[in-house]
Amino acid sequence: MTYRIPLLSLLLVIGLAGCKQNPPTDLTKENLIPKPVSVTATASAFELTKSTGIYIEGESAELEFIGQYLADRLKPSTGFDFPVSQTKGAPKSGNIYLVLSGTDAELGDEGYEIDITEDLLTVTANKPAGLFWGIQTIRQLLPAAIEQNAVQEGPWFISTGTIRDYPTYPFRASMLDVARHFFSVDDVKRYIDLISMYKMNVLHFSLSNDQGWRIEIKSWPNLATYGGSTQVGGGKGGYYTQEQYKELVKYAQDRYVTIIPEIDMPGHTNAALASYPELNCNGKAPELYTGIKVGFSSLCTTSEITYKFIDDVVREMAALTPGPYLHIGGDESHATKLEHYIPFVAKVRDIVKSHGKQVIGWEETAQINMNENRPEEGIRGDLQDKSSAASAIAQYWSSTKHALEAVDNGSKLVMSPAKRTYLDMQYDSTTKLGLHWAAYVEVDSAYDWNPTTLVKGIKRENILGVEAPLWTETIATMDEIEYMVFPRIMGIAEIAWSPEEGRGWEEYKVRLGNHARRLEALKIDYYKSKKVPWVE
Ligand code: NGO
Repeated sequence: MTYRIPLLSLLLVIGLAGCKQNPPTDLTKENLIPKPVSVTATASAFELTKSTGIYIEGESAELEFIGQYLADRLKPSTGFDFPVSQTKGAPKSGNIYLVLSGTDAELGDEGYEIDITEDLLTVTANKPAGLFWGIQTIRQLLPAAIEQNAVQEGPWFISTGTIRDYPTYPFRASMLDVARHFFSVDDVKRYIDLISMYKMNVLHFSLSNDQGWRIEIKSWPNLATYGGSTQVGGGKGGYYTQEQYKELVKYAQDRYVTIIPEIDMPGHTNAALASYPELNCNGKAPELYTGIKVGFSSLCTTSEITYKFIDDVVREMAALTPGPYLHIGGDESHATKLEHYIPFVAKVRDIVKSHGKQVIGWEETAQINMNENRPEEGIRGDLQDKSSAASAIAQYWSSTKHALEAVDNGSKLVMSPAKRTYLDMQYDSTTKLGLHWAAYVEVDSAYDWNPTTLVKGIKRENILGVEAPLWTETIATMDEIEYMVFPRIMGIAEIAWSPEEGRGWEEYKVRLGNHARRLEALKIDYYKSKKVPWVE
């Protein structure tokens, strides 16, 4: 067998011997997060130059948008133009080529293949989402300086070879709590940009809580204008108008991220209760609340007006939500008796379904066993048939008992174990922000677990996906968000995307350490854990 050294490699070695940066030529050595399914290297390099263009196969506004998104990522640091054009068949040498093929079943709806030769960088996928995730990989194949906002020196090489990649779980989420502290539209957009960089495809948007109601509801206007007028610690709070909310939904859609709005009920509702006295069983509105206690508020589950209110809110939220899910909260309803809570949740599920959406609720909503049956009081003990609960998705966060009830009901689970995935947990006892009621969650602890082995009785087929929630009782600025979220979210994103086999902290921490310069270029204010060998 003869071994042919590719011509470009030879020229690169000779031509660049004096330069400060040799081109990388081993694609398998790249420190990708999440780790792709397979990588093979062909020992050469492709170079982005000022004449590189982005070619999309055929006529498609969506592909053009994706091409432009890639161009916009690459332009500021390279200073090159990256014109986006349509083509029929592969473009000439030196270009990027984005193709939908629709024939590679293994790649599914979100997978992609990247083929890099000296001549061409081709991304192929069945669906546009796959191309988008492939582009996130391309960003990481380029030098960290690609993420800078001003022109950098280059050169811009990518090693040659093939990457084939597709997700383990279809639901890869982070939750942002904008109720405890309000965050601007621009902050939320940055959050969407940051999570989608690691191929997360769901933003669970926690829009209401005791301390604030953050979305305009036209049929109940005080919710936002009064209920949204403060936040933890006082201050002016805020809310999104429906127009602003639509802008966020569109921004997320353009990044293949689905927004799941959460309106928490029947507990965590002080802001709503303060806005409308009729939602309280005693007809009296409480004061607005700016502390951080939980479990003290409840909608009046036995009054008609409560369900009218929920129907109105759900109708307006469903109309704002192109995605399939609405989250009804349901956590920590300690101020609601269980015999009221269970039928309440069943009724709310029906309301959500009647507006065409699928229900997600925190793990408590999986409870269906109630030894009461007093129909005259609206208390039904006939819910044990499980059919209502089974259609809902349950979100595991703390009680394995409730999570196993969900499994028993036949529900799918989103895995957000607080001890591993809660991004508001402090890293260690010296962390200034955050809480630690569940655990201190160091970067290794957030990474070193498997959804399929964490809880006995929860198996792969029970799991829809993985979510990392960021609660914001102690977090008030974007910098603070970034410090708590990074780098833990990268590990959770890998758990959700990459195959379980072959994952391990010792190997991961080296890859993560190599992201220091990239995070810095992105101006992400991350926590520099001592457990990670950062390469700066
Ligand atoms: C709990 C609680 C939230 C808190 C969070 C703080 C759930 C599902 N409900 O998680 O209201 O903000 O802990 O870590």
